[in-house]
Order: sequence, then C-alpha cells, then structure tokens
Amino acid sequence: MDTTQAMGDLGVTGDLLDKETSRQLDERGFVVLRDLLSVHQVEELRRRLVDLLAEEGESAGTEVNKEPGTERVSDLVNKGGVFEVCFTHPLLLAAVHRVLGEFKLSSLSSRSPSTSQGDQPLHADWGGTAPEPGDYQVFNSIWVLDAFTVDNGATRVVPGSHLWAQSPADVMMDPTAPHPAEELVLAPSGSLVIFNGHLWHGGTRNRSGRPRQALHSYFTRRSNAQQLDQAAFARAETLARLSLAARFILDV
Ligand SMILES: O=C(O)CCC(=O)C(=O)O
Repeated sequence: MDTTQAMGDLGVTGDLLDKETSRQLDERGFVVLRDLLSVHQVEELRRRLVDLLAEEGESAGTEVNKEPGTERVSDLVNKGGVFEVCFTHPLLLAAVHRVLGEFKLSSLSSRSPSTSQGDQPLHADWGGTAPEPGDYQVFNSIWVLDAFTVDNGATRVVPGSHLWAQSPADVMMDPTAPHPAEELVLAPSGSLVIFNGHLWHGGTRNRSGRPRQALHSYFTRRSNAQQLDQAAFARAETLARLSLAARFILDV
C-alpha cells in the first residue's frame, strides 16, 4: 500500500478539487466546503460526542490536551465508526495531498468552546520554525457540526499568512489581539473547513449561549511524528473495522 493506492481505494480521483478550491487553498490558505455531511451524519456525530463527554467526564481530551474553557474529546478514531468519514473523505484527502504530498492523520479531536470562552491567540499548528512556502508540514480541517456564526466562537484566520514563513508569536506584539487582516470563518452545519496548518488562525469567544461543536482532523507529513500515536492507541475493534487504505492513512 502507498499513498496513491490508498487514496484511490478511498475514492480520490485526479480531478476532485476544482480549480477555484485549489486556488483558494494555495493563495488564501483555507476553503469552506459546504454540504459534506448530511443532517443525519451531523446528528449522529453530535449525539456520539454528547455521550462521550458524559462517559469520560474529567478525563475527556486528555489523550492529546485539555484546554480550559472548552470541551474536547480526543482519540476519536477509536471511539466509533461514525468518525471514520473524518479521516477518509475523498475531498479532504485530495486537499491534504495537495498541500503535504505524503501524509498521515496526526489526530482527530472535537472542540466546543463553553459560554463566554474559547479565545485563542493566533497561531500556526506547527511548533517549529515556520517553513518557506511549499515546504508545508501540517494540514488541518474542521468539521462544522453547529454552524459557525459571528457570535458563537467561529475560527478566525489571516488569509495568505501561510505564505509568510513567519509565526504570529514571532512578529505580533500580542497574538491574542485582533489582526487587521483577519476574517471570521462563517460556515453552515455540515461544512468542512480545510486549511493549511501554517495559516495563522485561532478560536474566538462563544458569546451565543449555545454549543459550538466541531471536529478537527489534523494531518502531518508522513515523515513527522503524530500528535497522537495512532498505532499505540489503536484498538483491536478499530483495526478489524477499517480497510487497509484507511489504516494506511492512520499509519497503523
Ligand atoms: O476550534 C477552533 O475554532 C480552532 C481551534 C484551534 O485552532 C486549535 O485548537 O488549535
């Protein structure tokens, strides 16, 4: 199995990403793809996350990280077949491949900012030196379960910042402050926000009084370590359920 075969098996054909999507991903660093999940899928995902949060309580999110003021659940690969679409959707894989070349899943988690919480500094998802354009190491994506609106903690992004070879902390006095070029990513429920992991972005405050539930499918170049060691966490029932191609994406 190699990347080409795995992607082919999972339905990625040569021309899946249209020209405009590719252009936006290259130049602006992010794109909102609408209607990737059905209403039924969104409901199933939401319900499973509610159950997991109740089951796991204080330990929810600990496999990767807990973030004050948010509810997170991690290691979702092993917590239900319902999450499989989040790391096998052909459009997502085509976009990841365009940016990273050879890749694997790094982690799959959920994030919901609580009421009046959720502000994050602008950041890129790569801890090391910001790479030159084209030498990208990480890719991120957000499955929007509750529509992202102006007041519910939608993600902010600085379009084109993945091309600057700089991190916000290198050049901004205060990365928690608004950036003059930032945009709020507004997206209906069922959308997927795909973005270059070097794009400057961050969560914003949820002022809506309602949940803002979303899932993060985070990918890394195949030669990098994963945020969550998928092989170490893989459960027997997960391995039994997944196709060889899906296992290749996880590197298990
Ligand atoms: O959920 C969001 O709006 C963005 C979260 C994010 O960028 C992060 O947790 O690193």
